[in-house]
Amino acid sequence: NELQYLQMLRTVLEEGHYKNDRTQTGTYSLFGYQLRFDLQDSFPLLTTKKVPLGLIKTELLWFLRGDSNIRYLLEHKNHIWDEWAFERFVNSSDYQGPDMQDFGHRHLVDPDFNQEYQSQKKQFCERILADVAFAQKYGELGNVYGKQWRHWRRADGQEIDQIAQLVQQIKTTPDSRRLILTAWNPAEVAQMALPPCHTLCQFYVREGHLSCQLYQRSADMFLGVPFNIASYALLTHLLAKVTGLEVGEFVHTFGDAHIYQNHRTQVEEQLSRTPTAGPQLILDPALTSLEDLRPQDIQIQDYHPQGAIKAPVAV
Ligand code: THF
Repeated sequence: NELQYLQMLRTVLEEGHYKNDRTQTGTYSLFGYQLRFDLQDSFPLLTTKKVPLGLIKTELLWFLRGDSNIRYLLEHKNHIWDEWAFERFVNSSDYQGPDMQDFGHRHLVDPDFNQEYQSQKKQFCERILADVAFAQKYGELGNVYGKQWRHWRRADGQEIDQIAQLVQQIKTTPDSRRLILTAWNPAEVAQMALPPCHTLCQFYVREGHLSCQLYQRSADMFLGVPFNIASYALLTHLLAKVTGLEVGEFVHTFGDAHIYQNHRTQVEEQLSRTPTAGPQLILDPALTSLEDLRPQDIQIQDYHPQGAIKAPVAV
């Protein structure tokens, strides 16, 4: 439940070791931790800050479509993956605008640069939406989650649809200890915009209840983790629905759990708040397959969060 998440935030802040990272932001970091959420109880969307479920839905539907191009996200006004596509564009020879080297760091410290950066990124997103050829070239993040989940390439050129196999296995061999969904493909990690943070998850069926455990190798505790908890809880609900099961538990296991140094005051603000009862998830009763899923098939009831807390995302 939410108190466990807040306790973990406090522990990482108080006991985390200061550690530099790829993005040069600086983090407080701990290695190895576990949270458990009873999905029967309520849907694990945090109440101590507003977490935008709309963005979580469209991101998960994007993965489930097998899509790895940000165009679908932009069509749904979801901008959480923009920076990673933009980075590829500005590092290409097709980019002719002002120098964007190291934008992840510079936009935080230089207001003039930030204005230019926001304007270039906006133009980039508009062009992805307007120009199909451009989108094909620069909207693509490489073989990230969607591709690995639905189109894992075998050495012989065939593809594996892990989601279809998983649904089949949960239905036919629910006691299996091999109900695995993996995004970590060692042969392709180098070509990805960002190697998968949610490396692997395992499903487990007992007495008609479906549980899920995620191994997350790298966890941005303040910005990413509230999304990640809700996203895998939603995936568990969807898989349970199409396999005729009830939901069980979501177990969240962490590798490098970190709080970015520039999220510190936001974390302290959140820790000063008291959680309230969580919401309920309502799936369209007619839902029988993951193939024709629409955002409006997924609704949330009785969600009464406290205000959003803004923080910069490290790129
Ligand atoms: N990189 C980093 N540094 N942190 C991450 O959490 C992260 N992700 C994905 C890929 N790389 C990452 C992207 N997921 C937000 C949330 C999730 C993201 C990226 C960004 C974010 O900014 N959330 C805001 C709201 C944004 C909005 O309203 O548009 C928030 O306040 O929650 C780990 O999955």
